[in-house]
Amino acid sequence: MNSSLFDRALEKGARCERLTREEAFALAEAITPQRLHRLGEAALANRQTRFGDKASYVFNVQINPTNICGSGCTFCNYAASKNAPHAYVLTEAEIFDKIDRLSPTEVHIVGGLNQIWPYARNLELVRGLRQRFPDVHIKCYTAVEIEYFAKTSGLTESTVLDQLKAAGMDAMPGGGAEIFSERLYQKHWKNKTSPENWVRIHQMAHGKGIPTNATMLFGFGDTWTERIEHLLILRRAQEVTGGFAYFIPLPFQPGAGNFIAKGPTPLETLAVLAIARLVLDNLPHLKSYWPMTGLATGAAGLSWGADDMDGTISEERIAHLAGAATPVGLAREMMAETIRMAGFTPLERDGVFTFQGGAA
Ligand code: V47
Ligand code: SF4
Repeated sequence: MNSSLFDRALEKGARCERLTREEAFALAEAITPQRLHRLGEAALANRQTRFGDKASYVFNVQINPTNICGSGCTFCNYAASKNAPHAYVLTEAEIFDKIDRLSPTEVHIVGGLNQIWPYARNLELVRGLRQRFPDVHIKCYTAVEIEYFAKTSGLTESTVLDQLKAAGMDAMPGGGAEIFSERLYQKHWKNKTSPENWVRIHQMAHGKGIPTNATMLFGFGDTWTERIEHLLILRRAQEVTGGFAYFIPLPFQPGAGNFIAKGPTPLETLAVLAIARLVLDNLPHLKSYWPMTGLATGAAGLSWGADDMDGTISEERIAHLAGAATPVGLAREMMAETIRMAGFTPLERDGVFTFQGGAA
């Protein structure tokens, strides 16, 4: 164990300074009880310099138009084949009705890869949402969907992004990145977007003025080296195009009959958040995504580097079909109260992180 490298990484990280590649890898040696506390402390100092005692959330709704998908990612409990008992397809009327009823600040749209909701229908959905709800922040479609829309419509990815932006897309979510490892890509999601293409499509979006998020799925057989490499790849990509707004680590949800019995422990999840905060010095925001971490760990994540808890997420399905034990949606007041109880000042934000005040 290289103590001096680890110590230097903590000191620099706590001051929000850039870590070298070696220092970043040294942080993974933090996974001992004594070192974990020091790691958390450095990440807390970093996030306090950036955000003080503030922690944000957004009043949002997830729309998953259908879960029909033939991609076969091994970790996914959300996807269904067409005739499976848990397959469902929403209509435009149901989606519009839901947004009308809930009046969220942000709509987060993602679905499976299928021809029931093909590209043209999704494009019309975004147009329809924008017409009906001019002020709603529309964060829609992962790089995986953009690649699939292009392949199945005969258009280029660039045209698909242009058309979606013109229709009303404000930002892209960070899903589908999984973990940037060729080894795991071949094993777990080889039928969809590769790590290189995921980064390329996000950078293309940045070039068009579309901000995007980035995720990392962890705890499904990945190593600490692969996790740190993922963070370094993102840091490099951000240097070039600068359009990543939020980083969201996603702890694996084992679900019924999945190939690994247990997801990461709460402490492992907190360590991932802390290391992400210290390594990603050029990525503004870090989300503690409570539907997957659990609410208590999600709230604790605010002391381990995170500054945002995503949102109220009425009717989230991806984590819940994989067995997540968290409630399906959290009321606005409960979100604010959770943040307060974790020792932070809650701030309701819009989709692009402009604080709205008021909720504190
Ligand atoms: O792309 C699938 C992951 C992602 C499982 O951008 C799983 O603001 C854990 O990307 N266990 C979708 N994860 C969720 C997502 C997201 C969530 C919240 C906010 C944002 C944002 C993005 O969920 C998928 C995949 O990587 N996933 N199955 C599972 N069993
Ligand atoms: Fe389909 Fe996405 Fe699930 Fe993969 S993770 S099977 S692409 S819905």
